[in-house]
Amino acid sequence: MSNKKCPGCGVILQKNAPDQPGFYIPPEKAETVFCQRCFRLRHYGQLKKAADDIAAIDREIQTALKKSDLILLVTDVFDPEGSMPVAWARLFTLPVLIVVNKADLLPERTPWAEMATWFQDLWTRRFPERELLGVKVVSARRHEPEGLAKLAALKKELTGKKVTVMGAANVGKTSLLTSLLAAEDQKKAQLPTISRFPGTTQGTSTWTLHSCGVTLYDTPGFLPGGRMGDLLTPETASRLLPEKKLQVKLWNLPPDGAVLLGGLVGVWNQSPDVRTLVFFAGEKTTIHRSRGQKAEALQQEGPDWLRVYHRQERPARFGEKFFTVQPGEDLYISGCGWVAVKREAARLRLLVPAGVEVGTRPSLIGRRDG
Ligand SMILES: Nc1nc2c(ncn2[C@@H]2O[C@H](COP(=O)(O)OP(=O)(O)OP(=O)(O)O)[C@@H](O)[C@H]2O)c(=O)[nH]1
Ligand SMILES: [Mg+2]
Repeated sequence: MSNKKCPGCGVILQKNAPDQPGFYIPPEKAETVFCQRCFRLRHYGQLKKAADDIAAIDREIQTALKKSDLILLVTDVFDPEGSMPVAWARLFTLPVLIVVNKADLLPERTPWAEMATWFQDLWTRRFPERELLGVKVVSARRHEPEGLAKLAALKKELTGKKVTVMGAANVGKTSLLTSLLAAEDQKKAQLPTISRFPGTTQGTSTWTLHSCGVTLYDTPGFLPGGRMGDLLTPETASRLLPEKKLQVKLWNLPPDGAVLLGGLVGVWNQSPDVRTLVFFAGEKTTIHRSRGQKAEALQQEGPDWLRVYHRQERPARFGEKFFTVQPGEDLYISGCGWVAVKREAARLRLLVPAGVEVGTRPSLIGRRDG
């Protein structure tokens, strides 16, 4: 059996079993061969099956780590906690350089440097024992105006190193790699597969930045399990993420006022007075203001106009949680968005699918006017 890998997703190619990973149809003339799954993703934007074999993903990462000098931990600015699950401490056996990706999603006035400090603090809270080399804030998708200089600085930092590129599914590991390869004269048709679905990369693939002697191992992404998208189909998971800009809505919410996010999350103001709350979510998530019992019914029913998911995907169990959130803090719902509290502390009731990580944190954006 050949061990030739698909250049799109790193899976070992095979031509005998159409239903198994790596199946490809040999082309008539010599050209770059992708597996059928990558072919469909690249040409039609369809995903048959996401990579979800956790043991296999773990093995791929461990093998890459053994050959590497450092870890490039790619994180998503939209979901810091989902990008850095505490359970990954065991994988950080090498020094880690964090890349905060998708900085283009931030509101225009947010300085990227603020994100570096914020993510460094989260790292210190979660992995105090592990070595952090630094934090770089980039956009793998939008290169101007700040992006190109940031990517060049990142390349310089990696000079001469062997690097495991790792992180949760869909944070943009392969996109970052592709941006780094772009200046290397790499033929476009041979670049790895990127898609809006989590679970695109299936095996490790090795790439070289000849200009600075860097070897990069692009690994399949983990599904951390605590992100909203991890409970839903890859199609819905991709719709929860912002594509071009974060959706931001500010409301002065009266007592018992509620805000519903995509039929998945409900937030009720249980403070004695009006509270100023700012909601952040992906562009496709409906953010709907309602009240008391009516909000309760909408949350339970998940009507079509509110729902971001297919009816049959509705999570089986929802949990009720209560938080007192201070001004300058966020209540985050991993993989779905967050609520920032302004001016006065708010007592909030939250309804959320069981298993999704939620909690409070220092505000990610606009802390100074908290
Ligand atoms: N807005 C924005 N989207 C990005 C950026 N980088 C990646 N994306 C999008 O994020 C999605 C996932 O990108 P991939 O590069 O396939 O992510 P990955 O981490 O390799 O995913 P897996 O292979 O599934 O682990 C795609 O829709 C990308 O276009 C970015 O800097 N900004
Ligand atoms: Mg990938």
